[in-house]
Amino acid sequence: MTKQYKTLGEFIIENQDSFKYSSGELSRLLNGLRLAAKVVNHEVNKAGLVDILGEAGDTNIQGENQQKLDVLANEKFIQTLKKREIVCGIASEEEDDFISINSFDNNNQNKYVVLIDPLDGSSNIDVNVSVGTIFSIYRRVTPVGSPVTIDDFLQPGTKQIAAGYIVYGTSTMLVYTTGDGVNGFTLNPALGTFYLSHPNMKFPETGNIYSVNEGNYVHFPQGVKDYIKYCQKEEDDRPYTSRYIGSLVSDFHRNMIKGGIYMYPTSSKAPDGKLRLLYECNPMAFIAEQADGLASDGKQRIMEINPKELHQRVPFFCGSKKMVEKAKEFMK
Ligand code: P6P
Repeated sequence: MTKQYKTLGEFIIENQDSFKYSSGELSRLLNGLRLAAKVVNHEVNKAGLVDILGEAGDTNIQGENQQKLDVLANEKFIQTLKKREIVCGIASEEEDDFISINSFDNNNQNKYVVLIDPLDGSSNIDVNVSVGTIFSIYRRVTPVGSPVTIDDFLQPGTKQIAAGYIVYGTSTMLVYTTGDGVNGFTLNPALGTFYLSHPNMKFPETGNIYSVNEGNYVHFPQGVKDYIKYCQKEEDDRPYTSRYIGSLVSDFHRNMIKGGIYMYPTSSKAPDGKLRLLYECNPMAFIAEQADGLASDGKQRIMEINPKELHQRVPFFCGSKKMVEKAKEFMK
């Protein structure tokens, strides 16, 4: 008798009552993300077969060449969320400005905004390495019924009501939190159903994996250089193992399961770091903290940063509690 795992749909329904905001809207929103994840997963998995590889010939606000799959994933998530009459606004890495959604059916009563990186790690697409989607959900702060403003998006991470990621890896997983722990669901592609495979995920308090692009070493601040040398030193539980996939979602996911730290520091090449606060660092920080890990910009808690603009970048140190604390000691 195979063990009967709970599906994501069942899990959402079972937990919606325990969620203080829920009027079923959050459940519908999470179900919308679940559907879009399956559609994007299907496209990602057949990417090598269909002529959607390579660049869409366009660049996004980050000045990065947009891959066709970036564009497709962005469109799928936006369409799905728009169609479901659940959110009043969306911000995306692939959109210069936020999108205001006026839902006439329910007279604009939608109260959630979603910020999304539709396909993170996109430089890995053409070389068949894991990529991911990251999402962050807030309640709007401007009056329900009026068009959203930038204020609805520039909220500190502590105001998130849900956050999650989908990792399109050797298997496809959806991992999310609504502030009551972190749960991971694995897609059974034959059935198109996500099953609860990783209940109550937690970062090990410490670990022996450090993830950073050491090609930037010479450009890092001295404290970061000192911490990297600490990781490599033959002493106590070290040297640690260096693992860097070039895809935040995959590095984060592995480190949460095995224990480790992910770092994208400032450097002389990227004075504010590379990762974006609103739709990469804040959602991953919410998940990290809910899994007893930490997420810092090197000085302060990521989720306490007051955002100034939509595509703001911040330095990012995230993972096992004791490893992030040790890294911060070196950066003092
Ligand atoms: P680099 C992908 O573009 C991304 O945003 C993260 O997923 C990844 O960890 C990082 O950038 C890789 O950046 O500069 O090391 O190639």
